[in-house]
Amino acid sequence: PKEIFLKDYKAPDYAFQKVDLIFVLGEDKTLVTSNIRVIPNFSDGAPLILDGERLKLVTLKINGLHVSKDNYKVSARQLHMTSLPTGSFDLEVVVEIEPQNNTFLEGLYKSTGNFCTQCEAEGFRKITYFQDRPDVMSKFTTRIEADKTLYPVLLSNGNLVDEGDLPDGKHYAVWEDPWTKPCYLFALVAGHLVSRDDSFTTMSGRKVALRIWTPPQDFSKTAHAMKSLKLAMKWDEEVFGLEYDLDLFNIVAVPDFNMGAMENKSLNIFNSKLILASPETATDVDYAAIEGVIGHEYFHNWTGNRVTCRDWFQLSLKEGLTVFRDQEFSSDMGSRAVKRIADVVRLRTMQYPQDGGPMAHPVRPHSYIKMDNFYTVTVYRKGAEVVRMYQTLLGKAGFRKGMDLYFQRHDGQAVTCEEFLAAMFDANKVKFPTFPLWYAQAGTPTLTVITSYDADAQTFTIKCKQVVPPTPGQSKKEPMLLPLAVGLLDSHGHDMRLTSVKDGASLHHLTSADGDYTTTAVLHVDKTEQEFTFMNITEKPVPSLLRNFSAPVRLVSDVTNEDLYFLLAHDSDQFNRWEAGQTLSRKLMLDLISAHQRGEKISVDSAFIKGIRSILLDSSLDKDFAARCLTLPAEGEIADLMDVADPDAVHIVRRFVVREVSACLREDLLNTVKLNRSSIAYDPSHEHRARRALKNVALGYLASLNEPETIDVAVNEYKIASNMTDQLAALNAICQNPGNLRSKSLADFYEQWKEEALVMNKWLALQAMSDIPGNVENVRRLLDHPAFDIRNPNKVYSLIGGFCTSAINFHAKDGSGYTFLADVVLQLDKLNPQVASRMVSSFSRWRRFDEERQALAKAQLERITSQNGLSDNVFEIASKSLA
Ligand code: B3K
Ligand code: ZN
Repeated sequence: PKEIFLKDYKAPDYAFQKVDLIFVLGEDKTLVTSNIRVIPNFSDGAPLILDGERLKLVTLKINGLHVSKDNYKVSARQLHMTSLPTGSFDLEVVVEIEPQNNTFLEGLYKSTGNFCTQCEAEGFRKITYFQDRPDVMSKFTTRIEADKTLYPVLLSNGNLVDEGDLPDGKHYAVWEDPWTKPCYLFALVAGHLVSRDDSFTTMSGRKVALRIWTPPQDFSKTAHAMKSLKLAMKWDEEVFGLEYDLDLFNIVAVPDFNMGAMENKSLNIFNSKLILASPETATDVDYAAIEGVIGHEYFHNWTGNRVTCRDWFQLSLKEGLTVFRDQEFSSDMGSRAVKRIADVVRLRTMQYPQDGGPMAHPVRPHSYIKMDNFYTVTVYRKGAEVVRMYQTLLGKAGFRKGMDLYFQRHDGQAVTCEEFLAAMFDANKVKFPTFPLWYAQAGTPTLTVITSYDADAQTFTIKCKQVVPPTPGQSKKEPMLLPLAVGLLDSHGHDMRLTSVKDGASLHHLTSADGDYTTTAVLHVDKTEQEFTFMNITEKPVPSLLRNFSAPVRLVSDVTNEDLYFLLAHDSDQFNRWEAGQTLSRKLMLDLISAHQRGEKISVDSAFIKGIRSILLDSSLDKDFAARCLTLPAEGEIADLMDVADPDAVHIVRRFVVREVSACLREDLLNTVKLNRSSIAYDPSHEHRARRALKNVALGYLASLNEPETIDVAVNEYKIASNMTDQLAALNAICQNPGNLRSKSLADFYEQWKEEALVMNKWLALQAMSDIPGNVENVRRLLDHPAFDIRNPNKVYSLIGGFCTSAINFHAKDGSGYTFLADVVLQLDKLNPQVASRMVSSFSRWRRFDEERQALAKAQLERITSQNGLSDNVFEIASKSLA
């Protein structure tokens, strides 16, 4: 396989001014005709090289005449044309494809009988020959012909300009998209679908028709998605001044989809699980995810579609920015602190391991074999943190100025990350020379902070040291700008006024945006070692460091446990309140793990239990926030902090802490369940979601005790549950403990929900993720269960992906988990390389474990890479993991 490098970028030789597509959709074959107005970008008569895979070329014409066989060559991946006319010309290409046999789910394929497309990143080349790259932007028209009974609804991008009947029970529709776009934003849908219709009036008074399409039986489950869409449209106008630019916005939900959703111009296509919701079948987490992803895809209309990427290395230009935008949207719709906590947890548990492993890559990668492998947590989520840092450095108003300038300069263009950075800095007349390194250097920086108070001088000094660790291909790293947000608490737990800070020789006066004093200072840490001194600090403060997680770093500090309990109780920065609790939990668990490994008896100290209890009983707290504070760091996060990951020890210790907390706080937890039980009717408001979250965390603790009384509570909650949030949480609580009750409850749930595919995915995932001993065999058996289907990505993510999150079973000492995953990856690779490649990624951290496990995992990785006919997708991940 060929590796592609950012440094080799070359502008395309030809522009495609206009593209007219005709699709004749059929059961055995589909005919695709494209008419392209081709304009040379340079005058050197370069060959025209079109990408194309799995296509059967039928005819090829230039200016209406068949192209002679001597003047073109077709290979497995390209159509290579020479002896072209000078100047512009019309190219006509006709190809035949078989969407009904497309199990890769990219290009044009069928899902439950309907036609749909997925083109990003390089799927359009599976539809027709094209310069399949984002810097080729064209105006598209699309004519679709299909059987009218089977496919009554025909959709593509833009506006419907014509439709009508054809002979033999067929009909047609013609769509015209007035906006130029790269082919990865092309979309087509044909099928038996119904729509929920609504409308939105934009800030300039234009009425936009909104339609969400689903199979008829799902119509009742699209109300929440529609509500979310309208909220997102309004939010983008209010916060960024961005208005929708067409009179129609379509969303289609399909059950078979490789990722979450796709932002095709005016025709978003979504994985059903991110559209369909009813209280009975979807959890509060699902509701929030739907709102967030509807927002995300809608926001792409400006950040991604109107301004797109020059090449795929720039992916974070649109994804990091759009994730940041959807995070802010969700924060404004719900609780800002809780959203920030959830996002940081995801970053820590998913991105940090990637950044510390063999697949570590910068937010803007330098090379790739398969672009699909780079739709990563690094590009998306670390990318969003980079965007957030601009806002932390420039302030909200400064960030908005930068966004305005970005659109003013680049609307309609395909650009790079430099151009975004330049707009941000130019609009604010600043230069931060080490900030661009965030795009180029991989690895999570470690920021070590040592503090000291000088009572005589009334100064408080913060000494910083940053280390960016080496990563594959990057042994040496430069220090980069880390915005470090700091607050200082006085002995009452109040924020001190921060008036000035010395950075080396220069003194900075600190004021808030409105010119008043500030209580949070953003220090610019941009050297390997650096010292900041706060002046006029009248008593020894407790520092609150990295407020709101102002930079994606690993913070190591000399803050004591006593200080952490103080911060947990008092910090005005809600994120850091939670973080203080997490830091305490991490320290506690790591200490207990060492003790356990030394064979000592372990115990949880009473200060920790007291801290947890004070959160549980603090009625002034947002209950969702309290629920987060009561949730201990996941096993994976703890294992990630060890020199050699020991999944068994981590599991034993975490479980021990959970049981100790439960035993000590039994009555308080029982009360929490009682007091926060849902009223009979489901209420989606924040207040009620928060009550459910707190109740269900308490329920999980209680069930861990595996005592008749606490189990009865969980069984009762299961029985009276009026919604999926409560029902699933109760089932989860019960299923912690192996035995008859567990099997009976799982069977009961199955009987109730077997007709609901999305609920069945939860049932699969719950079993797959289970910590019960020897679960590999259960999961293997589930492969043959009617609720599973290896061709449906959601089911694979639930069962196989779910299994890999259970450290003790996936990393079972006998290697059975590794063999299982390799078996599945090899089977899956033939059907759907993108999904197979996501699954094989679970192997990538194999070097973190003990030698026996390393040997077992390595053997399976080698078994995979030695397979004939392996996809480039899986090859890239597996071989880089072994390197
Ligand atoms: N842009 C798409 C992702 C496409 C993934 C292709 N393998 C969804 C999103 O991030 O909005
Ligand atoms: Zn996106």
